[in-house]
Amino acid sequence: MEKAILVGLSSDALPIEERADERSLAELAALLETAGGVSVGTMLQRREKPEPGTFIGTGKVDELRRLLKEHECELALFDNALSPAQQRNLEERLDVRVMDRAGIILDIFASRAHTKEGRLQVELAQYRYLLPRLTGMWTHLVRQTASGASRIGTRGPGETQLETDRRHIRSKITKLEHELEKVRGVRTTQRRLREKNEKRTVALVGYTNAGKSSLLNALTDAGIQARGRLFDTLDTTTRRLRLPDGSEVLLSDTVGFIRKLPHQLVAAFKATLEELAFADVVLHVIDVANPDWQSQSEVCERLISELGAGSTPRLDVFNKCDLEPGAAPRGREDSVCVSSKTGEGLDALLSAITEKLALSATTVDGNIIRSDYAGSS
Ligand SMILES: Nc1nc2c(ncn2[C@@H]2O[C@H](COP(=O)(O)OP(=O)(O)OP(=O)(O)O)[C@@H](O)[C@H]2O)c(=O)[nH]1
Ligand SMILES: [Mg+2]
Repeated sequence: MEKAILVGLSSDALPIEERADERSLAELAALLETAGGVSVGTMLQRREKPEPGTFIGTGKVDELRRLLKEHECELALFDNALSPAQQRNLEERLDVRVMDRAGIILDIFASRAHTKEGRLQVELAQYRYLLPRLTGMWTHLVRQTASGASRIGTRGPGETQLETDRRHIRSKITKLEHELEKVRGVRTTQRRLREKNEKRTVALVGYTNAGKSSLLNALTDAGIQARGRLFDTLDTTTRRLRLPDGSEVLLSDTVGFIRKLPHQLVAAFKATLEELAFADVVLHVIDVANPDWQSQSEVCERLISELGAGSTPRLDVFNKCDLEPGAAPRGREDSVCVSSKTGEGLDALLSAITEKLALSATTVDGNIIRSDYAGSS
């Protein structure tokens, strides 16, 4: 197991969701464990603003260096996003590999992607993440002198190599984008077919590990493995679900959310997450057994809006009620308490879904307006 020290910075100069604290560091430790590493120490710095060159203060860099040596670590894992230059400077000074949260999430996604589309999406996100970092790998060699000329010994092959590598990665990105388009073409066709059959869709969303896959299993015998690992599900699974009024809908499970989800991943997974934007009802699954469920659900709310489902009819599903019976707010509108494990509350959930669907059907009064096929039939 690869040993690492976790590092976080809390600073008023950073946007709230970018700041590190004990909770986000605990989550980072879980991410590291998921990626196959182990945390042997943490360091949380509070500072007015990040140090431009090294992100944390120079004194902290020295302290971190000593700590890494002492524990014989090969990795310093930062909870915050580092710029390519900061990452490089830190690697030079610490003499170990430096990663940030986005880097480790990408790594986990890469090990989890199984379908063609999933793999292409992760690869695309990885190359987009790598491109500016690649530039950084050479710039410390080709730094210019005061007069603006290149340093002796850095002209020529270094820069040429960099250009070649960059070009290589850019063409790789273009190729992946094309391949993805092809795979997605199939998916759009499938959705059109589905709509021809007039099946309505319900999408499960929520923080990673909230129990989305377990809920899909409990409702439809989908037989998806729920292993309790972070980002266990990366691909969309859709199953038929029969509602109490006898109608049938499609229920789909997809990739979970997390704080500071790398923007390259959100962009690359947009198509997978598109299911969400086209859903008739969104089920937001919340793990009430997690003491942090409130802020987790805020993170999800933001992403739901960002992904274009902010105004879709929604139900908050407080899951894992068997573990924390008192934790979920009872009697709140548009919410249901369930346990995917014991089956408690599932009937109430099905009724609530039926009601929501009936409501949205009467609102549009027979003229079902859904943006993706309006005008195309
Ligand atoms: N006690 C209890 N455990 C649950 C319940 N629902 C899910 N779990 C457990 O929670 C863990 C995560 O469940 P998943 O269904 O994999 O969660 P997910 O939201 O699909 O997670 P990702 O795919 O990683 O985003 C598993 O270990 C489940 O067994 C529940 O109602 N009660
Ligand atoms: Mg899952």
